[in-house]
Formats: sequence, structure tokens, C-alpha cells
Amino acid sequence: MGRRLEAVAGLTVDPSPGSNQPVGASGGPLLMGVVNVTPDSFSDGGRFLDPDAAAEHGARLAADGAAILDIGGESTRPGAQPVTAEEEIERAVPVVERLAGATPARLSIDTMKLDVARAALAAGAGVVNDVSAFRADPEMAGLVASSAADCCLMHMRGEPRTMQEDPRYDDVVSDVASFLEERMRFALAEGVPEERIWLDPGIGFGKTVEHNLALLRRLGEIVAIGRPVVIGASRKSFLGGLTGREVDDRLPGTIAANVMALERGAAIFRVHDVAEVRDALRVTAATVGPPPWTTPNS
Ligand code: HH2
Repeated sequence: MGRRLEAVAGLTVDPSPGSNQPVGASGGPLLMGVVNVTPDSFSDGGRFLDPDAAAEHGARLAADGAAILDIGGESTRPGAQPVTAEEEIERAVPVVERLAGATPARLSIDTMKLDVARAALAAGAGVVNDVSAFRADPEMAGLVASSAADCCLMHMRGEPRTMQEDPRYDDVVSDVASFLEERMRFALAEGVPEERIWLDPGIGFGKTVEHNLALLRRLGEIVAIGRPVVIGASRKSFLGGLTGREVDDRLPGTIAANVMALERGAAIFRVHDVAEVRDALRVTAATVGPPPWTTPNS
């Protein structure tokens, strides 16, 4: 508790569970480093399946400037096959255990499953990143409410297996904003304090290239909901669609998308390449000045 972490803009924030200062409230963009403990993640599947290798990778991302490490044991790439809770726990929890106390970064568990989140929180995680926004397991809201954890509620159309099959919206940005507002009302009704909720438009989750671009272009409409906005554009396929680059060559596109997202008010940047994006965001943050977004407590 009370741990102060350096944000990439050189400002400090206190994103500890239960602290009265919400993540991002004092203005610095925060990097969330991706630690995938899976055989099949779209960009780094199989690289960190061994818990020691995954923990070492996480520690390196924290040293590179990640204030949050997002640990996941199930791929959500389009077409991914679900894994059991037992398998997911076996993959992710040993990594949480190894990193807890070994790094100043907050630990986030990337899961849609109640049992996985419960085990990860018990092992030292302080954030539940649920890409289903409490729809896969509505009891997740109660678990978050009864813990000191923050949560990230993300928009996804359908489920990972089918989400990229002909996605359509009336207006993608207003549809996503309405969805996130509804999910936030649900979380609040289940007892999650507002200052512990982060929102994410879900780049690449049931969206065409045009949908993703509209969400980035009009990100201010999501920011206007009033909670810290997480953006996960790192290495995603819309960047390949725009540049023709394979997944390992999408760092320039990743940087451009994150710079745009910061300029439009995102607060938390979920990326694989922490050191490189950190530099880009530090320059962007220094250039654009104080963040355009506010939170209810700031
Ligand atoms: N994207 C992925 C996974 N989790 N969580 C949030 N909040 N936002 C995102 O955009 C997001 C997420 C997918 O990326 P990755 O973890 O690299 O791949 P995979 O799901 O294949 O493991």
C-alpha cells in the first residue's frame, strides 16, 4: 500500500489497491506490460510458457518502465480455443507468485474466469482485467467489490472464437461507449467503487480496421465517460492491415497508435514493447501538456 510508482511522463501516481488516488489521476500515462503465459498468443505465444521465463520477462518490462504487468494464461486472439480454469491457473498464478513483492509494478490478471481471478488476487494481483467486462462470469464483479482490486472493463463483440466474423455496429464509437456505461452501471450496482473502474474500447475485439480507427480517432467520447481509459493496440492486426507488416514488425505502428491515444486522453497503455513505447509517450506527454481527461476524484 502507498507504493509510489513513476509514470512515463516523469510524474508520480499511486495506483496501489485501495489508495484514494485513482490510477492516472495525477496525470502521467501508465504503461501496462503484457506477460502472456500461453502457447498460442498472437504475437508472443509459447515464448514465456515456463513460469521462470515469464516472471523474468515481467521483471524486465517493469525495469523498462511498466507500472502494471498484465499476466494472462489464455489467448483471446480471434479464433482462440478456450482453456479450462485449472489450466489457466496453472499457467498464470505461479507467475503472479514469482512477481509479487519482487517488482514495484502492480500485477494485473487478464482473465474472464472467476476462479482464476480469485487465485491470482490471493497470490498478489491487484487488478482484474476482464475482457468480457463481467459478462462471462457476472460474479466477478462481487469478487472485485469484496477485494481491494481495481478492474478493467473492456468492450468485445461476442466471444474470441467468433468475434471477427463480420462485425457490424450502428456507430461503433457510440455503441462501445453505451456498452461501457452499461457495464460500469452493473459493476457499481454490484458494489465496485467507481474509483476502481477502468474502461477499454477493446481494440481488435470484434472490429474491422475502420472500426479500430474510428475508436482511436474519437477516443475522446470514451474518455468523456470519466474513468481512466486503457488502450491495447500493441502489434494488433489492424496495424498489419494498414502497413502490410507481420506481427513482429508492427512496433512503429504500435507507437503511432499509442501516441494518438495519449493525445486523445487514454491513461493506460497495454503494450508488449515497453521501453520503446515509454520513450514515445514521454515525448508525447511532454508535448501535449496536462492530460485532457479528468476523473471524478481528480
Ligand atoms: N488485448 C489482448 C488481451 N487482453 N486486455 C485489455 N484490457 N485490452 C486489450 O486490448 C487486450 C487485453 C490481446 O492481446 P495479447 O494479450 O497480446 O494476445 P492474446 O490474447 O493472443 O494472448
